[in-house]
Amino acid sequence: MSISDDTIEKIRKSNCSTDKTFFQAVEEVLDSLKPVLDSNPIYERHAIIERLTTPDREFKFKVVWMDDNQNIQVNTGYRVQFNNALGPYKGGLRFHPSVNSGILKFLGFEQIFKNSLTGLPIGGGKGGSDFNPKGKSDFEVMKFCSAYMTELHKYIGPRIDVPAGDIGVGGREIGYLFGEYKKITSSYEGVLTGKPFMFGGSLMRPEATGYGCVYFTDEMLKFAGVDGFKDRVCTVSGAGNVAIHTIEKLYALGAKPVTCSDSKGTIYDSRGIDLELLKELKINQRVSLEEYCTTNSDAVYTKVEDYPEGGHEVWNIPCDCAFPSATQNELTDVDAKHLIENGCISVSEGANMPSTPEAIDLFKENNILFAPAKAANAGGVAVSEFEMSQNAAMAKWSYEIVDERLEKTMRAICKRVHLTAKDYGVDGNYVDGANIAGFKRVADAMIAEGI
Ligand code: NDP
Ligand code: 2IT
Repeated sequence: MSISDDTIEKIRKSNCSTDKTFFQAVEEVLDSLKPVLDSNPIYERHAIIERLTTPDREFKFKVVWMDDNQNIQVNTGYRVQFNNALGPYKGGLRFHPSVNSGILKFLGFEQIFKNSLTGLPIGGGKGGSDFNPKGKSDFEVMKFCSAYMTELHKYIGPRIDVPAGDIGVGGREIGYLFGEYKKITSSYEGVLTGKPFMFGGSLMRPEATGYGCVYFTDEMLKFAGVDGFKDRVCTVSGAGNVAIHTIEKLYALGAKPVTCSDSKGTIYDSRGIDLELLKELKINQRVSLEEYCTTNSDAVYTKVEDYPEGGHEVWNIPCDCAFPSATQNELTDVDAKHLIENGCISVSEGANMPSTPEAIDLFKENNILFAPAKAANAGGVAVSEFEMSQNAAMAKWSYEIVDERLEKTMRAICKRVHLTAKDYGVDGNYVDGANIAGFKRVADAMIAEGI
C-alpha cells in the first residue's frame, strides 16, 4: 500500500458515509501528488496530507425562518473553514436541497488548491444550506438569508472568512446576507464578495467564472498548437451564472455555443444559443428552459427523462469544445465516449468536479485537452479577491482593469499548470499539473508557518 492509499483509507475511516464526493476529490489529488510526496519526505514529516484533508473547523447550525404563509421553516446551515495557510478562508455558499457536510467538504477541499493556483492571498472554505431558493418569493429568500446570517456572522470577517456565491446564491442573496451582517455588526466591510456593484461589488464578478474559463481554454488551445475559438462549435451545460457567461465570452471570441441545460432538460439550438433570451428566462424570470422553445421554435428541447442512459443530452451533441458548467459528476463515462466519438478536442470544467473519474480517464487515454475545475474556473474566486482588495482600499476598479487582470490571471494559471505538468514528466496532463502546483504553494506555507 502506498502513502496515498494508506492515507485515503485513514480518511475514509474518520469520516462519514455521506462524504463520497469528498473522497473522490481527495483521491484524485493524492493520485497526482504521488511523485511529489515520494521525492519530498518533508511533506510526510510535517503530516501535510493529514492536515490538508482535515478542515480547520466545520460549523453546522439550525436556520429557522417564516414563509409567506406564516409557516415556520427549519433548514440546516453550514460553513467549512478548511485551510487558511495562504489567506483568509474564501469560498462560496451553495443553497440547494442536495447540500450536506460531505458536498461542502469536497468543495472546500478543492477550493484550497484553486485559490492557491490564483497566486492570490486566499485560503479555502465553503458553506451553504439545504434551503431551496427555487419557487420562493423574494421576501422568503430575504427571510432565509437573514436567519442564516444570524448564525454565520459569528464565524466570518473580512480578514477571517469571506463567503461568496455558488449554486443558488447570486447577487440577490449576497445583498440580503450583507444587509443582515451590517445590521448585526454595525460594520460596513468587505465580508462577502459578489455584492451588487452599488454597495461594494466588483465590476465583472458575475461574469468572471465563465469569462475566466474561456480565457483559460484559449490559452490551453494555444499551448497545444490549436487555433483559437473562431467558428468552433461549443457545448455548454447549465444555465446559471457560469454557463451564461461562458456562452457570452465564447460569442465574443467568435465561437458558436449551441447548447445549455438546467435541472429539467437541455436546449440544442444549432444556430447558436440566443443569449438575450437565455438571460431573460434564467436571470429575470427564473423559469424552466423549456420556455426557450416558445420563442425559438427551431431549437430542440430534451427532457431529463429522455437523456441517453447514464448520460446527459448536452454531451450527445457534436462539438469541438465542451464546457460542463452545471454541477458535480454531471459528465459520465457514457458522455465522455460520445464526446470522443464526435471529435471533441477539449473539455473545460466551469462547474466544480463535473466529470466523473472514469470520464477523466477516457479523456486522458484519448488525448483530449482537459482543463480541470480547480484551474479552469478559478476566475470567479480571483475576481472575488479583487473585490476584497477594492473594499479594503475603499476603491472602485474600472471594467477594463478587472477584465485585464482576470485574463492575465487565467493565462498565468494555465501556463503554471502546463509547465508543472511538463516538469513532472506528464506533459499535457492539466489534472496533475493543477494538483501539484496548487499543493506546493499551500504545503510550503504550512511548513513555514509551523504547527
Ligand atoms: P447557478 O445556481 O447560477 O446555476 C446552476 C445551474 O446548474 C442551473 O442551470 C441549474 O439548473 C443547474 N443545476 C444545478 N444543480 C443541478 C443538478 N443537480 N442537476 C442538473 N442541473 C443542475 O450556479 P453557478 O452557475 O454559479 O454554478 C454552477 C457550477 O459552477 C457549480 O458547480 C459551482 O460550484 C461552480 N462554480 C461557480 C462559481 C461562481 O462564481 N458562481 C465559481 C466557480 C465554480 P436549474 O436552473 O434548473 O436550477
Ligand atoms: O467555487 C468557487 O470558486 C466559487 N463558488 C466562487 C468562490 C468565491 O469566493 O468567489
